[in-house]
Amino acid sequence: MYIHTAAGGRSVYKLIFKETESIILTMKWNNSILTISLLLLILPFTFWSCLDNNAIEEHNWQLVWSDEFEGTAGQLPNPANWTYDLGIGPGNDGWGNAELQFYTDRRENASLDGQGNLAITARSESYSGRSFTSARIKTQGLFDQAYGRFEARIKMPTGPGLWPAFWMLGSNIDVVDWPQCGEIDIVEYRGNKPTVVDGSLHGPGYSKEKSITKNYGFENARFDTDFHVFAVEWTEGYINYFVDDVVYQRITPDDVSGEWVFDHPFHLLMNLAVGGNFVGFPTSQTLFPQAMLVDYVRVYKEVN
Ligand SMILES: [Ca+2]
Repeated sequence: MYIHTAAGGRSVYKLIFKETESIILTMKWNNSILTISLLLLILPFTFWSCLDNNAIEEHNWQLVWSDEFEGTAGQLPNPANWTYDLGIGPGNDGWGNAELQFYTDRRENASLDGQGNLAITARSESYSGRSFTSARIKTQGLFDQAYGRFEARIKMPTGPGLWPAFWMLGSNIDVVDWPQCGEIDIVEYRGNKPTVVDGSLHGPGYSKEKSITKNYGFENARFDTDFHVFAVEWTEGYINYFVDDVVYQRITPDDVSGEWVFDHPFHLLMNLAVGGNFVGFPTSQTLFPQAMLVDYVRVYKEVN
């Protein structure tokens, strides 16, 4: 069970702690011959507490980089801001995750929709030996930054086997390799679970299934029917994860089992994977094409 705690009229950040606990509820009932049946029900209970504004640090954020994706339909992502990862990964293994898509730099897979959004579109089509195409764009070599607020407003696709993400990699990845470079996953999402997203951190000794991760979910809303803002606020001492105006996870150096590798510049990535270890594979219920719509990406730096 996931609880969405809406903010009040002003911007109130709330840190939500969730622990799931199960109890066994034993129910008895009588009929005319006093038969007693026992029903075992496992009920998840979610407990949370909220910290008030005083517990979450205030920042004086100044916008330093953004792409609002304004332009005509079919226009490619601005090459001053974005470059591409192409193909099926350097190990020819679906980017280390058994993903099915071939990433291209065609407008069919990443272009403006003419309504202020970038559409990263996954298609079912035969292409270079694969059955799906999509796009993975990044700011590597064009923009990076250490610390700040990094946010995007995104409407997710829907359907089994779809795995969009907005994330960051340490820009020293060409020198020290992954996961020593560090990876901050601002949001990941599974198309078969349209009410839930994940925020994760990968580093040396805590990558892949050992990553530091937490999910956040809606009770009465979905990520594939409306736009939502996904963000991290990253400083020397912590990374806070946001969905809209709710802080649902805070990770500090004390929370990781290995070296804290988040004190150098990171660049941004956005992609829509099809299939893979994280999400499972498309089914007959997955209707193509499917797009991840991005209204904007904005990066802020703290000013004193
Ligand atoms: Ca926009």
